[in-house]
Amino acid sequence: MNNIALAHSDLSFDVDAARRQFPILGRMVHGKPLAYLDNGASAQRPQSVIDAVDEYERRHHANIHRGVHTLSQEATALYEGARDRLVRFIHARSRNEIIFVRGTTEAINLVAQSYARPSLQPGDEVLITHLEHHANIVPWQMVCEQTGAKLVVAPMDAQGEVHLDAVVALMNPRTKILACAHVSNALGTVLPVRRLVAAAKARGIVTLIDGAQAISHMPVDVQDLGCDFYAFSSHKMYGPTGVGVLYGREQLLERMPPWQGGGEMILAVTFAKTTYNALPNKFEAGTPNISGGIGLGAAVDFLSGLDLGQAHAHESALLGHATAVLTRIPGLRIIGTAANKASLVSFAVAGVHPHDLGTILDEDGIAVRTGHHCAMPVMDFFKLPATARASFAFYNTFDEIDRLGAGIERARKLFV
Ligand code: 7TS
Repeated sequence: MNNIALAHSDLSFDVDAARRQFPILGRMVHGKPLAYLDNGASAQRPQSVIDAVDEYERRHHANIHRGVHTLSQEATALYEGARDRLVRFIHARSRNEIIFVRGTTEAINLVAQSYARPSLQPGDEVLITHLEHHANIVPWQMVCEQTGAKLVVAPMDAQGEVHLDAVVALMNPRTKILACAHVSNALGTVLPVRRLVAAAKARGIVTLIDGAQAISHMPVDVQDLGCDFYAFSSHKMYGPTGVGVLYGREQLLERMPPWQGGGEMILAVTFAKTTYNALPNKFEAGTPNISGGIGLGAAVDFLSGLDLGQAHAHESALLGHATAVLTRIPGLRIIGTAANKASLVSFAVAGVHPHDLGTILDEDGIAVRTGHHCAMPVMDFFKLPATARASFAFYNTFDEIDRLGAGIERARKLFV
C-alpha cells in the first residue's frame, strides 16, 4: 500500500465487500485481473440487479398495465415499484414526475421536442455550456433549427470550469431554457448547478440538468436543486442499459403535449379524437423496457443499502490518488483540472496516441475509454483529437490506479 492509500485507510468503506457484489470484477482479461476504469461510459451491475432481472424473466414476465392475469399484475407491481423507489431516491414530489425513458439521451430529446419545440419563438435563446456531451447539444440544435431559436454557449476556462458569472452574463429576456451538465463526462468538472438554477429561475428561465455523470457520484435532490428537468441513465448507476429517467416538475409536464403516440399513453381513441392518459403514462407510449425498469429499481435498492457518504468519499480518495500518480508521469497532461471534480481523469500523453494507449492498457487488463467522449467541442477547446479517460466507481482500488500508472509508463517506453 502506498502513502496516499494509507492516508485514506481510516475511511471505513469496505471496498472488498463492495467488489464481491459485482461478479464481473472477478474476471480476467488477457490473463490479468480486470481493472474496470470505464465507469463513466457504463458502470457494472451488482448481483442483486442481475438477480432482480433474472427473477423477473423466470417468474413474472408479462406486459404491464393491461392484464388482469397474475403475471401482468406482478410485472406491473414490480415496474411501478421501481418508479416509487426513484421518487424517493431523487426526492421528487410524486410518481407523476418520474418518466421512464431509454436513457439520458431520450430524456433530453423529449424535453427538446415536447417542451421546447411548442414554446420557442424565433429569436428566443437556448443556453448551454461548452462542456456538454453531444446528447445535451444536438437535441437543442435540432429544436433551434425547427423553431428559429438560437443556441448560445457559455464559455469554460482552461481548467474546464464553467463559472456562474459567465453563464449569468449570457442570460437575457430572450433566454428561455438553460440546459447544462451536472458533471462533465469528458473533464469531470462539477458545475455549480444549484446556483445556476437559482439564477435562471429568478429570470423565468426553464432549466434542464443532464445528470448522467452525477447520479452515481453525489446525492441528487431535485427539489433542493430546484431544476425543472433532470435526466439520467440507469446503466451509469449500476442498473441495466436501455432505461433511464426524465424527472420533470409536474406543473410543466402537465402542460406539455405527449412526445410519442401509441398504446399506454391514451385514455380513449376514436378516429376523430384521442384523449391522452394522465402522467406519467402520457409520456410512455408503447411497451416499455420492463426488465430494465425493474433492474433499475434493484439498482436504487442497492445504492440505498450502501453508505453513500463513505462510497463517495472513497471515490474522492481514488481521484486524489489517480491525480497524484498521473501527475508524476513525464509528458502526461491532465485535461480538466477544476477545483471541484467527480471521480474521473482525462489525460493526454505526449507521443502516445490515446487509442494506442487504450490498447496497451487493455493488454494489462485495464479498461479505460479513449476518444472524444461525445464531447467534440471540449476536444476542440483543448486542441486535442482525443483523450484517455479513467473513470472510477466506489468498487475501484488504489492498486488498480497504480496498475494504470504502470501501464501508461509501459506505453511510453514503447512509443516515446
Ligand atoms: N450526458 C452525459 C454527461 C453523458 O456522460 C452521457 C453518456 C450522456 C449524456 C448520454 O447518456 P446515454 O445513457 O443516453 O448514452 N456518456 C458516455 C461517456 O462518457 N462514455 O460513454 C457514454
